[in-house]
Amino acid sequence: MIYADFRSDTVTRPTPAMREAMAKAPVGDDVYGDDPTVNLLEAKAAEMLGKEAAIFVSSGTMGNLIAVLASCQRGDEAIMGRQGHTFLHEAGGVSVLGGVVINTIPNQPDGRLALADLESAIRYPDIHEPISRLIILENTQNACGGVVLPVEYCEQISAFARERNLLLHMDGARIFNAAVALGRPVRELAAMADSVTFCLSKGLCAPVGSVLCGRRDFIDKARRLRKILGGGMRQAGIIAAAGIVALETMVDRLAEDHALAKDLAEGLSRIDGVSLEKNSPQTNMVFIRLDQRVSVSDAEFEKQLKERGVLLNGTGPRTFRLVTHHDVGLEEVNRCVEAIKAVLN
Ligand code: TLP
Repeated sequence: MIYADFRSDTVTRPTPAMREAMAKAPVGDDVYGDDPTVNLLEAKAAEMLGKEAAIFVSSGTMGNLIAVLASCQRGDEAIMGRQGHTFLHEAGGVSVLGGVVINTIPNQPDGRLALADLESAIRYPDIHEPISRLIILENTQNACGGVVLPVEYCEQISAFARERNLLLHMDGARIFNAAVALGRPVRELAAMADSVTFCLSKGLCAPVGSVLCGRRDFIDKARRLRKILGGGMRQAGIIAAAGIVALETMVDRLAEDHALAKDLAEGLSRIDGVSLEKNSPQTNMVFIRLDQRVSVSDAEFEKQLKERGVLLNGTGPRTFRLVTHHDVGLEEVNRCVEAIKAVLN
């Protein structure tokens, strides 16, 4: 069975150019700092994001975890949106491993955190309370619809954080999608944050890896934390090579994924019983809701679609997420729309 796989952009496979670069990559032992390909990727990433330094890590989860551990002490608090990935889907790692408390406030429908909510979440010195240390923003904001936080808004949050002596981390797993959607260089979206994680293995199609960027002393600290977490990799240039190809060749084409998401959304919105959710699509994510009068259960809906070669992800009762990416095109979009029509009729 050939699948039209809309579960996530994480399902993308490396391109032929990536496989070739991987085969030919000069490598060394990266724990000694000797891998020229990892060093090149880190330098390139830091330069693109406008940061002093960068570190290659195994996943977005590890990048966010290290960023929080490098920013906070045990008993410190990170304030973030209730729909943020670090709160929802990273297994509570910052609390499990770092003793860091997460304080969540609502995300507005457009993904933002309201300044008034941030203000009231901040703690002032009191021995009964954790210590507010960090704000985490996510761009694009996945669970709010893959929505884009505007640069000016992020600058506002950054100024707010600085005035209160807080750090700002940006989970930019899909920051290149945000940059492409806004038509702004990625460094403008990263400039206001103290640290930024971005993923190579999502829409950019590399097989493995994310990058954490920040000030040099912060990245030095991150290097030690990565080692503690068992994330010191040896001849990692083999996978970093694909990351370099991703940065050089796969960024601009994200616009194609965004255009395809619009086609998909249009097709889906015409199906009786389906409505679009969450301001989507602004980038490569389409969220849909099944009307209450649709009799098929959520599990049965996914199962019957799978039987027709279409994969998507449930995100809650009656809601589903479909993500466009390099490995799907118009043919898969049409197949998906037809399959959903068939299952609902
Ligand atoms: N997100 C995955 C799932 O975990 C939900 C997906 O399919 O979207 N930050 C954000 C905003 C993410 O969306 C993800 C992955 C991560 C961090 C974690 O990245 P990985 O999977 O590399 O640890």
